[in-house]
Amino acid sequence: MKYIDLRSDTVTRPSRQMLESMMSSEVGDDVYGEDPTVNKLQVRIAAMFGKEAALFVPSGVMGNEVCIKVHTRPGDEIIVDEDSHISVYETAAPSVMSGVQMKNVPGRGGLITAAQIKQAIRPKIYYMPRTSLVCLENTHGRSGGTIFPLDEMKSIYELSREERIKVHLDGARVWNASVAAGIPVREYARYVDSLSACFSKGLGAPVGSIIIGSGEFIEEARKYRKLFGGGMRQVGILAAAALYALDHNVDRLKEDHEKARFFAGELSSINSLGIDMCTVQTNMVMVEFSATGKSQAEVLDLLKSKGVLLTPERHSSIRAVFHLDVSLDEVKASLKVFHSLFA
Ligand code: TLP
Repeated sequence: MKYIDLRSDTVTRPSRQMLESMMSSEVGDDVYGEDPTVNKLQVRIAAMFGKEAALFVPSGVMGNEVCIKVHTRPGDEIIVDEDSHISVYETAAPSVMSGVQMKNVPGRGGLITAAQIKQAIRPKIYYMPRTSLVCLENTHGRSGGTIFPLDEMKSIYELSREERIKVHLDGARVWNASVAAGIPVREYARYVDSLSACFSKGLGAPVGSIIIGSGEFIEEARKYRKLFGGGMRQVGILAAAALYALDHNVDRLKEDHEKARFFAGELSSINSLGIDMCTVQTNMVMVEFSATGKSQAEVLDLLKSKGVLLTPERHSSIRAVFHLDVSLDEVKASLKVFHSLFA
């Protein structure tokens, strides 16, 4: 059966044109810093985000974890939103790789405020952990792809300067935020010390993420990328996919956002399903199903039996993600399945 795969925007496959640009890319050994396509990508991204330097890494998790490693010392504490990818989906890597503990702050719709962060910063007493970093996420995955407001990022950044702590942004889907909010990515980058961004989500590249920061920061990051096993050799073939994605797949993200809004609007006519339209800001839709009386596994299995794949989210919700490998016709077909099962 050919499934309509709404599990994630990570499931996209490289297009023929993307593969062609990968095949014709010039490559070299990137551990020696000699891959011209990787170097081109890094220079282009640094300029796009208004920072000094950038570093290509294999995955979003590695991007976040290398940044946390550079910003902290073992025994430190980092402030995260309790529903952040870093806290929930990175296998406790900050504790394992950096020896830090996470202070989980309850966010609302992915937003943690400067006021909450101020409360969470530890007093500077020798027997307390040192707060060294706050991590934000934009868009926020577990809240359904919500956009982190720029003015709150600015307030958090100002607080961080007073408190002498660093700010990292998990910007796995920062281009979705940028396209939906009409805010250039460099504006988001202004209020953080480092960020990670992914080419392998909505941009449709098969592999690859990037971390961005000052020149000094990226030099340190290069050391830890190697230590974490992320030094790659003729990796220009993947950087070429990322360059292709930047040229062709950024503006079109708005099509994914339109598909998500259309899907959510149509689904909200089904009484047994709950959709919070306020959270449908980019390419994701969270569907609350408790009124169906079915378990999460039952709901997902039923949908799968009719050819539609979604992912489990919190206890009574499932997630649909819209991306460049799902057409409007497939969105309509998936809506028919939802109607046949739950209306
Ligand atoms: N997110 C995946 C799952 O891990 C949940 C998805 O399908 O959404 N930051 C954010 C905000 C992410 O959503 C993800 C992946 C990552 C980091 C990690 O990226 P990868 O998978 O490349 O390590």
